[in-house]
Amino acid sequence: MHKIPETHPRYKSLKERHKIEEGYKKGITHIQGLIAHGRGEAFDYLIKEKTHRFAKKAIKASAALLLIAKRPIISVNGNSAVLCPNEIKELSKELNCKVEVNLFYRTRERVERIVNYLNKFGINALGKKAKKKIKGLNSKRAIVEEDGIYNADVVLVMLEDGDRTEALKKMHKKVIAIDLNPLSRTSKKANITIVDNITRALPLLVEEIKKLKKFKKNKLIKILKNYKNKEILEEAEREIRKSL
Ligand code: PTJ
Repeated sequence: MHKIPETHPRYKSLKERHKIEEGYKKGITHIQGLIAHGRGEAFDYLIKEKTHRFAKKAIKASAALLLIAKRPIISVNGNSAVLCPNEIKELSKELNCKVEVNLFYRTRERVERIVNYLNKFGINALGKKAKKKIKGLNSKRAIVEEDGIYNADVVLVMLEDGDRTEALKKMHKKVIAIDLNPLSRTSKKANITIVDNITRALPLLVEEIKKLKKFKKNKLIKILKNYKNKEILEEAEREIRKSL
């Protein structure tokens, strides 16, 4: 990997770019994933590359929902696999939940490569045996495992397209999205949207889950009842306008 001096003012951002580049060379990240990453970078710049109050509130609600869930699952694509494998491992360990590789640009080879890559980080991901289909979704993201996304009650998605979020909700699942763009269809359709970079949001989500684990169920339900996603997205949008 290209060596970036740690003193570089944009060290973290450049490091993430290089991870995506390496991921592409390994056949894990799709070439379109490079464009998606650039889009994310632009939004991250507009929120000053920090985790705001609106994201922290969404992280807290997400932790509560994931702890209440009976069959939560983490959906992983080519970008999230290379950016956050350790965090995905931590999260699945804390929740004792499944991880499934689910791709927009799905090929059998790519799913296999990503499953094997995650395996090196101690993640036993589903995805290779996907045969079920999410109703009303025409992209390859519809192909899921029966014991995975198909039967899950809460799905955590990262770098998503709005169609699947809508289709999952029609199947009466709750969707948590991490998306730097508060204006995206995914952000608007999800039950909870964390407007933050996945590289900052996932470690915070793990910490919040550790904290909320000690809470009784009725306290978790109260957190969820008080949460309003529309207001969170408006807060995020205001923050972006402020920086323009
Ligand atoms: O499933 P794959 O691996 O075959 O690839 C699918 C991609 C990522 C190519 C596909 O989902 C895609 O084209 O995504 P979009 O439509 O570009 O949407 C990506 C969204 O994620 C955008 O709203 C970005 O702002 C956001 N995003 C990008 N990077 C990050 C991010 N959000 C949070 N953290 C990031 N690091």
